[in-house]
Amino acid sequence: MTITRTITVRRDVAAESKADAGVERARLGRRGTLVVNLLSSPGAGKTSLLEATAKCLGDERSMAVLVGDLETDRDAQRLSPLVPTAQLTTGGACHLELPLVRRGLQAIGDPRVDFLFIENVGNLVCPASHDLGEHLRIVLVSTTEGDDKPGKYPKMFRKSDAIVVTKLDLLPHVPFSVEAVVGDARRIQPDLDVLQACALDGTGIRNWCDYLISERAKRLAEFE
Ligand SMILES: Nc1nc2c(ncn2[C@@H]2O[C@H](COP(=O)(O)OP(=O)(O)OP(=O)(O)O)[C@@H](O)[C@H]2O)c(=O)[nH]1
Ligand SMILES: [Mg+2]
Repeated sequence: MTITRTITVRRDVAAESKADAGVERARLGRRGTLVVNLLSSPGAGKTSLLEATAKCLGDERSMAVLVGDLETDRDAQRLSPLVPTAQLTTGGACHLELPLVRRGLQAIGDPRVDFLFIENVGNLVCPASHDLGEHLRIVLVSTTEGDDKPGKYPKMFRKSDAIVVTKLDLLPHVPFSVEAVVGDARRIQPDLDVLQACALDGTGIRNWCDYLISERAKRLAEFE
């Protein structure tokens, strides 16, 4: 005879994940690693910005990258000649979650670096809902994707600390207003910092790196 019992488990999974992310944030913060979660729609220029960042920060600061994609290790192949990199392949999932990030970190030996960048899966929707233990959340908006995106994907912008307008070199060729995109984004999150960059010719990259260095000093102070 088969006896079936139903057990009701009441767990707030979201609260548990948030607490878990807080533990990781504190652990990495105490050792001096600023965790930066980079988000954007597909192809906005996350990997290109990281390539330019690695070249710009060079010997000045240490960094490692965890790069998320549904399939392939193409982004890791681009970045690994420059910095320690692990590709996180989600196998179809549209965003990264903390357990996969932790596995990636272990895969590169959990290095003591100044900056740990997490390139999220290209998507302006689901990644906004997942805390990866980051100290700084950056959303990229490229000049080729239209200046109307913040209002259409508000959660992504509400939960970010800064936007980086990318592909500045294409500004003369596309109908895109930096002023309009910043206005739209700041209606959602008035405290958003704004940076502009072109990863191909290096415009704005030094300023972006200085921003990272100053945010690291500011945001890690609470963990000292
Ligand atoms: N013109 C121009 N093209 C750029 C710039 N940055 C990146 N690109 C190009 O945009 C395309 C996508 O860049 P990636 O850096 O791969 O974008 P991504 O956000 O990492 O893409 P996913 O990881 O697939 O979401 C590539 O062909 C880059 O060469 C830029 O500043 N100017
Ligand atoms: Mg990429």
